[in-house]
Amino acid sequence: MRQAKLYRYRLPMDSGVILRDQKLTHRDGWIVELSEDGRVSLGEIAPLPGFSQETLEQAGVEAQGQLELWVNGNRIEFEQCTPSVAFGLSAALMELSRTLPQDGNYRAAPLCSGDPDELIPILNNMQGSKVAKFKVGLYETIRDGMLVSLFLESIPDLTLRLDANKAWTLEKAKQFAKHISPSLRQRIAFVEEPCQTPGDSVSFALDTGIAIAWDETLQAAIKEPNFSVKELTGVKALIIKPTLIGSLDKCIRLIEEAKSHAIQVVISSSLESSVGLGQLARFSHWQVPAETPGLDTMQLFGAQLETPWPGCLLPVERLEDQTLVWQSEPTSL
Ligand code: OSB
Ligand code: MG
Repeated sequence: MRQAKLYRYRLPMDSGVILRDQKLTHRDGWIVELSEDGRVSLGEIAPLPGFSQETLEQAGVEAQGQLELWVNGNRIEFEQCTPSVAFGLSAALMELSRTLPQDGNYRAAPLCSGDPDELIPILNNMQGSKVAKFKVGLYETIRDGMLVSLFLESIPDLTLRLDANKAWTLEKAKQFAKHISPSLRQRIAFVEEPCQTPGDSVSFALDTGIAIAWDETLQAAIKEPNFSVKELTGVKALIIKPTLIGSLDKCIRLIEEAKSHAIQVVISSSLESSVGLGQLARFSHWQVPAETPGLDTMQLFGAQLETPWPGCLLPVERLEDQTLVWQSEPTSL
């Protein structure tokens, strides 16, 4: 027997500078709950305002339509789903079939979005390879350059990931690089999206020797029919945010293709609740075990949902206290 439920959740959050123009004070999304033969699984569908093309309402209607197909014994048509719906439904199905392993990589790269001083004790307590992520391009290049140099100089085993979210012109990006001495540049794992155009970002990498990664550029490119990773040359890493890319199978195909071109992959958050974030930690551990994922976004929330993130002290809200919007009739399948 198959059954499906669709819950709508709302959790308090302060997205801070992570979303730049679009500060969120709460996070809204859908949780699907699938049941079959006494097993139950969850999946999260949470379009990210300002990033996803589908709205929350559209995603809910679409999810319900696909769930109706599924309870009646049909396949879910991931190719016809918007990315957030494909991600949530595929994660719930992989959970149900126990394809998604339990072990997760919860050692997310600490994300510094406010006071850099807060990062020092976190980094000092970090076990294993030390990697952190900074947002850059919000202030003057000299401030960013000094901050990055200061951290790299004072913590010799630290590697930094930087994210400019396309904030810089090529000129500005090169100015930033001037403030980082060449001997420190190799410890910048990459700068995500330094420039407004991909061409300028590639020029920046060639001119400065600082590696770059695609995030927004990948999200745009993958929407094209016949997309191939081959088109995304000149980068060290791809940032994969499944909520913005699509089903976990599609992400796996992308990871395989990236690997075949010796491109590193980092699984990253689109500000999912602890339900989706935990599945991303498990997906990352399964598919890219050697890579620290970009999942340090629980700290932006005021509460977790149903499945706690290991070590997180935020209160855990129950799924049953969220709004049950729709449920299927039990079927004999
Ligand atoms: O700019 O990469 C971004 C989260 C939501 C939307 C956009 C971004 C992010 C993150 C996630 O930065 C955290 C990470 O990648 O480490
Ligand atoms: Mg990014």
